[in-house]
Amino acid sequence: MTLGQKLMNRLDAFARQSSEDGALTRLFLTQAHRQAVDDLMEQLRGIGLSPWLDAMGNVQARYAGLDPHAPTVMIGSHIDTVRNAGRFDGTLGVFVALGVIEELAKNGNRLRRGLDFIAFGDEEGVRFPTTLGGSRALAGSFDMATLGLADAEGVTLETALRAFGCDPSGIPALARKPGSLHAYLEPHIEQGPVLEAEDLALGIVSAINGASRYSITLTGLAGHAGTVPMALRRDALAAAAEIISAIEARALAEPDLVATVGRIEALPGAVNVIPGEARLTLDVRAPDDAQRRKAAADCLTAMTRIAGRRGIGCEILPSHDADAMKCDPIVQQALATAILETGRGPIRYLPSGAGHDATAMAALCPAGMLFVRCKGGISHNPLESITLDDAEAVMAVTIRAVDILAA
Ligand code: HGY
Ligand code: MN
Ligand code: MN
Repeated sequence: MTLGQKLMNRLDAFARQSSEDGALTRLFLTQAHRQAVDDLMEQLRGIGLSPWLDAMGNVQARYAGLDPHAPTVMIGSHIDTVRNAGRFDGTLGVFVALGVIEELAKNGNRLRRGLDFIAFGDEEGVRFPTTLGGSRALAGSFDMATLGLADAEGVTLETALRAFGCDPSGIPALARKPGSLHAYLEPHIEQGPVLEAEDLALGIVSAINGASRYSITLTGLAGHAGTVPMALRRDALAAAAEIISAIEARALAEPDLVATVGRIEALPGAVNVIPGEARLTLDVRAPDDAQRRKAAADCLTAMTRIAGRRGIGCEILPSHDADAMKCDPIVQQALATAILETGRGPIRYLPSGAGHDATAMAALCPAGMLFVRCKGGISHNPLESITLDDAEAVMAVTIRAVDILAA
């Protein structure tokens, strides 16, 4: 069986680790995540590694190198997903990493540098109003105050970690010593249309856009849908509708800027009750940090102005803020050499509109990403897919790039 076929088979099988029948939803520290961790650790043992679950819910393993003192090369990605996800976002990089190490281990080959396998548990930040917890823990930038953040059911991150079998007091010790990692390499689907449009299987990520996220609560007055005249209403959902249109207009005003209200909840949610409360999220991204900050500020200003005019309370809680990150030139060069030496050229550099754990890891060590074309550029959607040929390509190039980085 080819390496690409093995990769595709593993991804198909792993997609069964979900909290929903017929859809892939694997949120951080849920039962589905636990099953995925157990499944993955079994597979890692199967290739001769001794994996462990760390205090932040990441799965780690090490394939020792010839030089025990040499800084290691880390490869992997995340295994948490969004709701009703595709089976390639994150998981592709995790199983490419497993496949690379399997190839070395089965022939007893050792590189000078050790290889650190990583499967981060919380890249998406869907369950808790925070994100990149796993990679921030390794990079030493995890904010212990986020342990008090709660999910929609009121379960705090700390409680969920303990229920998962993790001891949060061990999180600070996860931070890798500066200099202990030579490089971090994350294979990932592009989640966009560029590679497919140019008929390219692979791309080298040049930079990752910055992102700002907020949780917003609009408070009006619930009332009888039949008796309260329109002019006397404090309808939180109608305010949200005007706010969402203002956000969209602001983002449309500039190229490369994107703003998304991904989630909205109207309470109490009855057909004949004027919504007294609306909860929504805002995600603003751009390649340039000043551009993003200005756009986010403008969105928040518009929000408070609209809410004020309508007599609606407006509480805004920032939940994530990551500056744009330039990928490391050494890692980019290793990927470029690997692409050319495996005959997978031409080389294409491109920025990532999506956020990744590499953003957090870049604070610790040289970090880079290898993108794989995905059909229609579709992601965060069960229609997410890659071809077998492209699976072969990402395996071949990552094996070669790891050889170069771990030499
Ligand atoms: O939201 C993102 O960009 C990533 O998929 N977590
Ligand atoms: Mn991802
Ligand atoms: Mn994602």
